[in-house]
Amino acid sequence: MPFTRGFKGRGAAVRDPRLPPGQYDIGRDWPVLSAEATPTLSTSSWTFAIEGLVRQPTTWTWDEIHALPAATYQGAIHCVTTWSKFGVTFAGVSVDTLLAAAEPLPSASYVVAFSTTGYTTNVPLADVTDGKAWVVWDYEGRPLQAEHGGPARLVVPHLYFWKSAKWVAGLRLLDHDEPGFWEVNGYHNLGDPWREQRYQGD
Ligand SMILES: Nc1nc2c(c(=O)[nH]1)N[C@H]1C(S)=C(S)[C@@H](COP(=O)(O)O)O[C@H]1N2
Ligand SMILES: [Mo]
Repeated sequence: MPFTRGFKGRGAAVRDPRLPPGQYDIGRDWPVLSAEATPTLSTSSWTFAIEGLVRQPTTWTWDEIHALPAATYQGAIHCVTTWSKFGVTFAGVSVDTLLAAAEPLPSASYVVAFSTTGYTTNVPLADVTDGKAWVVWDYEGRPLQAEHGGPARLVVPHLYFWKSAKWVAGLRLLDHDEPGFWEVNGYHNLGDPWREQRYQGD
């Protein structure tokens, strides 16, 4: 049931409780925000790799990743530029499924997600495990559009959307934190929208 705007007490507007601080509901729009030109990637040569501190470095082809158990994320996404979008549905595979195959070593505590374009973004390993992150290729029942990261992107919806690397090619597991593209350019290292961690020092 959609949240209804209303008033509480003497005219204090009730804020949608799903909106993190400083965010607004963009509705049906979905802006494209890319640092790079949209690459043209063929699913016939597409691969996704988990490498670094894992017992079984693993690479999946397009067909192989589709053969894994399907998983869906339905909920909100929050961009650091202050828009949030509710009720989005992405389908793909849970990062948990991929990590289970690759078997992280006990020393693995950080992740760098990397894209075919060279884009990178860092997250603690704990922020992509236990149902918190997905590699997705389907948006609202259709193939993910190239400008939104298709054939496949990472989705880490509990963090600002810059952590959701478009055209994702893999995850590298590390024993130390390694800030990515936006993080070295002043964005917050973690990016929790509920703590409004937009920029370094927030
Ligand atoms: N490869 C890549 N992934 C990226 C980005 C980018 O520039 N390049 N931008 C990030 C940012 S800042 C946001 S808000 C979202 C935007 O995704 P969208 O264009 O599908 O809205 O992608 C994130 N992932
Ligand atoms: Mo963003």
